[in-house]
This record gives sequence, structure tokens and C-alpha cells, in this order.
Amino acid sequence: MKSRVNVLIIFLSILLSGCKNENQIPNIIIIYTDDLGYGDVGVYGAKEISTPNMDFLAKNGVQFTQGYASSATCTPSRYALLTGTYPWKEKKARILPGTAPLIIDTTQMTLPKMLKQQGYETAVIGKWHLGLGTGKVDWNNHITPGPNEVGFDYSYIMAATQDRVPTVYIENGYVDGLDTSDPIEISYQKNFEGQPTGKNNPELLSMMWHHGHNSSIVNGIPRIGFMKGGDSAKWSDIDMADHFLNKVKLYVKSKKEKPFFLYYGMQQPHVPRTPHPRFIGATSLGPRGDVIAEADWCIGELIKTLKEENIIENTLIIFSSDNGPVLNDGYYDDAVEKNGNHTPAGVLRGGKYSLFEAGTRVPFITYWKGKIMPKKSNSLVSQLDLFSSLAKLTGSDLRADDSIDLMDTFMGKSDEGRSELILEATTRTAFRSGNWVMIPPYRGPAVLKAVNIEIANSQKYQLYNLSNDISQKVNLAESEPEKLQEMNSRFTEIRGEGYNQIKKLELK
Ligand code: NG6
Ligand code: CA
Repeated sequence: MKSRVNVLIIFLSILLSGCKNENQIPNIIIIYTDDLGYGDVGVYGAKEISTPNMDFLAKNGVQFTQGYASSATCTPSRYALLTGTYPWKEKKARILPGTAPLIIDTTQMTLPKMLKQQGYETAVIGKWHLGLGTGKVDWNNHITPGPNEVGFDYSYIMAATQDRVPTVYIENGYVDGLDTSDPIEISYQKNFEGQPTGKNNPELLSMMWHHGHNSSIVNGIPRIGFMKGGDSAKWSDIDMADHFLNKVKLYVKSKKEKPFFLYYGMQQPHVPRTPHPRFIGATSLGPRGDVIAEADWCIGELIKTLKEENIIENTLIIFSSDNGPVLNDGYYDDAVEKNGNHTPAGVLRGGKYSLFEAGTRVPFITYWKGKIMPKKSNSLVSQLDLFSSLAKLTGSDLRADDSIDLMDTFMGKSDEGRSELILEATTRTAFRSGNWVMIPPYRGPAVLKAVNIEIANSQKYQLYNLSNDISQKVNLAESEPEKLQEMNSRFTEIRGEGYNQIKKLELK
């Protein structure tokens, strides 16, 4: 009898623990690459670069073919990801210098704050680029407000980009490894006396600048902005991937009690592209291809760690990119010369900075072992939607204004997608409705010369039907006046009058 009771108790407890797991909120990891294009990943068609780990996530998760970043540049996309708000609603959400103040209000609701309310521990490791402090930052003291004040319990970041000063890591508001007797000074206006620059001292460079990027030199690489001091804290570019990955591993390994949310902002394949020597030659494409291979390896290491820690089945991984691809973004690094047949944007038109599809349509994958059934999804989803979707997943009632709960779609259980989306590129906006995209007229060059990318400026309205013209080759604005009119009025309704500088143009 006694043994029967025991068996029953064991059975019941197994059942209960099973139920508990069922309802348990998962760890959430957002892996966010920097400038990775729609065509840079194997499952999205890349042939010259092999990305086995990104492909693994896609093949065993949901691979979105119509997943969008909220902007064609970094800061606005990251702002939208963390707030669930369209970046064109926040004027400060533009490419920021390393000295810019924090652009997220500390009273504003954010993704990590919402998840904290749901019992998560939260961390950001990697690229930040959302500003720090409130004005003039003293890099030698506590740098605040920053990620820790907008919802992250732990932060280990680079302030802006790999090509901008300060070229140091910042841990919870303090520069890592700083020797206070060699204080850091930063300026985006003028050089510090006696300091070499890319412009004046080409003999000191290991990487040549093409446009911009000719101020202070760190590790032989000329940067945007001027920096003096802080030598002991300066990062090693070739070790950056390993460095962030080690922080990620440590973080994941140290978390057991509470579920965690980790925002892993990888620096690749943004310039300067500095693969660790063991990845040099990993592809035939030079540094740009090699750092993508390196990023892919890092993702593999992260997956391995989750397996070793026995938490792979309780971790939702979301993989994406902050904007589309660019080859020459300011340095001579063979990205153009060695590109060969590779198409970083796949079949899409444009690239980083562009209002055409390649600016914002990016690799977008959700993976959760045992919970997400593999699927390729054509549903229209945006990174904006992660806020409300993850709120739904974790039982929060909060929703962000511009963010739609598409959790079932992210889980592969539904085909529901957005019916419309505002696209953004360098403060210009366009409108997607169903399979149609309308790009209003904008002044300025059609091609951004320095980077050789079509950014979609035109004196005329542009209208494309993506269902049979994914590469946006045929402008239907003239032949489909009703559609254009319909889209333009809806766009103006959402966006408000006066959104662009060319208001008076006729609709033809
Ligand atoms: C541009 C930089 C580019 C890159 C970009 C930001 C020049 C000439 N170009 O201003 O190299 O840093 O800003 O990229 O300085 S992003 O992915 O962070 O948005
Ligand atoms: Ca970027």
C-alpha cells in the first residue's frame, strides 16, 4: 500500500512539474547583428558565406521572409526594438555620435522594464548606440543614465559603434579597465593637441579610411571622433567578438534562479571589420565575409552553452539585424573588391540607408527548441512587434502603441501578420500596405555616392507591388493612381501632414 502511495506521489509530482514547465516563462535572447543583410545568411540564399548556426536556428525555428527592422540605420531600429515605438516619432532617434545623451527617457516603458515586471533578470551585452548620460559625459566616473536606467540589470556595452570613439567597454556605467591616472577625453568637434589622426598620419594606419573615419587612431584604425587617454581600457578590435561572447557565456552560466532576458548586440558586420585571425580567410569575401563567419561561430557557441547549461529548451531565441547591408561604409577593406557573386541584399533593392526593401527587410528568425515547430513564414512582422508579443508571452498586460502582439506568429502557430507598416530610412519614411509599398518624393540624391547604394529619393512618387516585383523594378505610381491615392491618404493619416519636404508635388 505504502509503495503504491509513493508511486502515486511520484507520478503526481512528475505531472505537476510537467505542468509547471508548461507555464514557465522562458529565457529570452535577442541576437541583434549590425548591418547584416537579407542575403548574407545561408537560408536566405547566401552561397559564398556559410552560416551553419544561423541556418540551424532558421531550419529549426520560424524563418521570416518578410521581417523588418524599424529603420535602415542602427539607432532608430534599436530605439524601436526596445520601446515598441516608431522611431520617426522620436526626433533624437538618428545615428548618434559617441557623446550623445541617452535618447530613451528613463521614465519611458521599455522591453527590459516590462520583462523585469514579469520577473526577469535583464542584460545587454554588445553594441548600445542609444546615447549615454544627459549632456557632457565624464567617461572617468559613473556614466549615467544609460542601459541600467532604462531596464537592464546588467550592461556590458560599447557606447556607440566600433568606428566611433570612445573605443572602450563600459560595464554598468564604468569604463572597464580604466586607469584613472590616464583619464579619457572625448570630443566630436576638435582634436586634442598632439594626438595623431587618420587624416594627418596615414603612416600610422593599418586600415585606410575611404570617407569619414579620419579622426583619432586606435589600434591602427582611424575612427569617427577624437579621443585622448584611457589607453589601458581601449578594446582590442580583433578580440571584440570573443570578448562579448565570453561576457554572454558568463552571464548565461550565472543565471539559474530567475528567467533572463539577454539583448546580445553583436558588432558584426559593421565597419571596421576586424575578424579575429582565426577567421581570416574563412570566406573568399575578405573581412566582411569573415566577420559574418565569426558572428555565426559566436552564435554556435551560445547555442552550445545553452545546451550545456540545460536551458536550451527553455530559451526563446530571436535573431535579426538592425538594418540592411553595405559594402563600403567608410574604409578600404576589400568588401567591394572581394564581394564576387555574393548579394548581401539578396533579391532586394537598395541597402543600408535605403527606403527600398533592402534597407529594412532583414533576416528574422525565432527559435525555441521543442516549442516552435519549424516553418518558413511570409507573414509581415516588424521588430516593433516584439514588445507587445513578448508582453503577451510573459503574461504582461502592457502593450506599446506601435507594437502588435504577433506572438502566435513568432511561435509559428499563426500566419497573422501586419496589414501595414511605416518604413524608415535616415528620417525619411515610406508606407507598406499589404504587398504594396509607396515611397513619397524626397529631395536629395537617388544614390548615396560614398556607399554606392540607391536610397530611393525621387522627385516622383514610387509605388511597387511586392507580390510580383520583390526587387522594386517597376514603378506603378502612374498606372495605378487609385492605389497610390489610397495609400497616400492612409500614410498621411498615420504619419501626419508635412512628413516630407516635397509636399506640393502632384500625384503623378
Ligand atoms: C555613418 C558612418 C558609417 C556608420 C554609420 C552608422 C561616416 C561617413 N559614415 O555616419 O560608417 O558608422 O554612420 O551605422 O561617418 S549604424 O549601423 O550604426 O547606423
Ligand atoms: Ca547597423
